This record gives sequence, structure tokens and C-alpha cells, in this order.
Amino acid sequence: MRFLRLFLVLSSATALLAIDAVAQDSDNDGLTDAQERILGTNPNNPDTDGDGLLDGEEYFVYFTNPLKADTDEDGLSDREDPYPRWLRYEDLNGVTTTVDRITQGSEGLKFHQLVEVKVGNVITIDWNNFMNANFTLREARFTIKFDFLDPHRQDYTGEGYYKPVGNNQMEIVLPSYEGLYKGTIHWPGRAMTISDWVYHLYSKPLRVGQIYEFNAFYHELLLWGEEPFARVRAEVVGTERIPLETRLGRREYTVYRIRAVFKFAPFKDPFFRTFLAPDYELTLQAFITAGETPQKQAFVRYTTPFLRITPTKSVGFSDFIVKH
Ligand SMILES: [Ca+2]
Ligand SMILES: [Ca+2]
Ligand SMILES: [Ca+2]
Ligand SMILES: [Ca+2]
Repeated sequence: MRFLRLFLVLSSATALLAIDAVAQDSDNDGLTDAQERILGTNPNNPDTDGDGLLDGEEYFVYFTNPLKADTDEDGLSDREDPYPRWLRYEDLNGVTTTVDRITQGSEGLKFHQLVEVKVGNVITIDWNNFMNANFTLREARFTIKFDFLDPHRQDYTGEGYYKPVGNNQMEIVLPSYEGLYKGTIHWPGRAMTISDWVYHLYSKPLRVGQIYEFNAFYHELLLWGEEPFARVRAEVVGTERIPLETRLGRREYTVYRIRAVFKFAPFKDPFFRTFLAPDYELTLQAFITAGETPQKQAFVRYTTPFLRITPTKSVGFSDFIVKH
């Protein structure tokens, strides 16, 4: 009996030691030694890449790379960069994947986005959106590559741009399914492309109850002869806790919930008329980690609408969640 008790004491001590070893954070940087093994960081150096941010802060708060001093490669180290991250978002519908980063180089504030859209055909888009200080669009340059499934259609790669000309006018060159679109359109103030909408909120001090209004441009609407701008009203409706799957397991984050109502002009096309009537509205949402500055605010989930006429007419959403 005595022997058995001793054995029990010993085995629980061993178990405690094992738990300690798993939970141990030797360099006190917010990541356990076991987590550091997964990420490849040094368990005995709290700042593996020497950029002034602790490994644990980088992973959990800034969403930057703890193995790279300048995650988005814009010349500003993660610590001094107001927009330091480079993140991959996957669409829960499996349609679109994007890799986003905001850089500040000689060309000013730039939102760079690599997009892959799989709608049977595969479209890859390399966007460079040059932004004003309030994250509205100043100019854009991009390359679009179409890989058609149909063996009778030839794959092609086209260059395009949006370039401001004169007052509130934008010259647009846009490779599309149907060939090259070229034209100059009215470009209202406070406008951006449809996928930039969440980034517009970046430059703002987010707080609950705040409302932001702007215009979102959707090129496919322009190509079909519809009014290409939606009027957007976004509101920070509250904070909440949401789970996020990360390489280090599931973790809960306190986030701002943002609700955005996209109001379109009445459509001429009967399909979209029926689908969106009577209000021609779509309600979308975004979740952004509740940090005090954009440096600490990461978009962890957001939705972007799409209304496609090619190859088939559809209304849908890309619901992006961060891969971390
Ligand atoms: Ca550690
Ligand atoms: Ca670091
Ligand atoms: Ca870093
Ligand atoms: Ca940087």
C-alpha cells in the first residue's frame, strides 16, 4: 500500500514536470519553448530577429514575422512601421486567396495585393494601389493573368491602370474576359476599389459607434454599363471575442466588429435587379483586432462582395479569414 502511494506521488510529480516543460517560456517573450519550436524562433532569445519587438508580441499582437525584422520589406523595421504586416487571407468559399501588405516607399502609401480567383478559370491579379493619406485611391497599376479552362480560349496576361486625369476623372485601362476596356470615367471623392474597403478604416482611430462613409468602385459593373460605384456606410458596432485558428492552436481575440452596408444604384440587368431589389443593398462585415494604433490592428476576417456576369451571372461574397 505504501509502495503504491509513493508511486502515485512520483508519477504526479513527473506529470507536473512534463506540464512545466511544455508551458516553460525560457526567454520570457510570450511564447513557450514548445511554441518557439513550431515557429522556428530561438527559445533563448526574446527577440530572435532583433527588430525590437518580442517574438510573442510579433506573433500574437502585431501579426508580423518574428523571424524577419522587416516583414513587409518596405525598408521600415516592424517596430517603426505603422503598417508592418504581410498577411495571407483565404476565402471560406474557396474562391479567392489574397496576400496583402501596405508599404510606404518612394511612391508613397501603397496597398499591394496578390489575388488568385478560381471561378473555373483561374485569374491572378497583382495590384498596386497607390493611396492618399486617408486610404482613398490615388492611382493603380496592375497585371491580370487569365488561365482559361476552355482549350479554345487562349490564356493571356494584360497590364492595366487607373490614372487620375483632370478634375475627378480617372483614365482606366482594364484587361477583362471580353478584351481590353479603355475609357475615362467620373471618379467621385472618397473612392477606392471594392477590395480596399477594410483598409480605408486603417487610417482611422477606431472606436465603437464611429461611422465612415465612402465610395467603392467595382470594375465589373463598369464593364456591363451599370453605375460602378456603391455608396458604403461602415459602422464600428461593438467589440467581441472571436476564435482564430493559428499555427499555435486556437486562440481568442478581442476584435472590433464593423458592419458595412453597400448601396448600389438600381441595376439595368434583370438578374441583378431581381436579386438585389428593392434596396440594392448588401451588408458585409469585418473584424479587426482591437489595438490602440493601426500598427497593432490586424484585419483577421472581412467580407467583400462580388457580382459577376462572366462566366455566369452570380452574386456572392468572398469571406476572408487570416491564415496565421
Ligand atoms: Ca519564449
Ligand atoms: Ca522581433
Ligand atoms: Ca519581425
Ligand atoms: Ca516594414
